[in-house]
Amino acid sequence: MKLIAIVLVPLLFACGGDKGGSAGAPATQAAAPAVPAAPVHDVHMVLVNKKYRFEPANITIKAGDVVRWINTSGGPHNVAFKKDRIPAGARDVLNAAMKQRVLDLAGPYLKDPEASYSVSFAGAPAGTYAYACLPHEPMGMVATLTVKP
Ligand SMILES: [Cu+2]
Repeated sequence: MKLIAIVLVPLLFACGGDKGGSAGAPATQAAAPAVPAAPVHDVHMVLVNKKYRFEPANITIKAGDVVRWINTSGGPHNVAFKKDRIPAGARDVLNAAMKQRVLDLAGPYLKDPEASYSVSFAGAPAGTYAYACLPHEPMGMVATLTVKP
């Protein structure tokens, strides 16, 4: 009788330990994202003191980051890159990355307050990208972003 208890006790522990291990492993896998989320840089589109602006008007990001433009005030606004003032090879990358374009290199007009528009710069060539808001470009709503490799 004593012998059976000695044999069974380690088996029970082994069983319990195994159960805990198998329950823990999938949870750990599920919690770990397959791909880390790209950093997101916010740029606000604003009307302040009767001036239309992107804030900040100049940002530096890394290739692979995401830029999110937000219609904070004074909309509708949009984002339109200048085809002659972006790095070589950037045009096709941007047109592919920009959803709901209204024109070449131009994103949709954001009308609703706090509406936003995100563009991934995955695969974007390094360099300086000039862009403007089409409705407010004549009022100076222009900006640049720099992509670092
Ligand atoms: Cu605007």
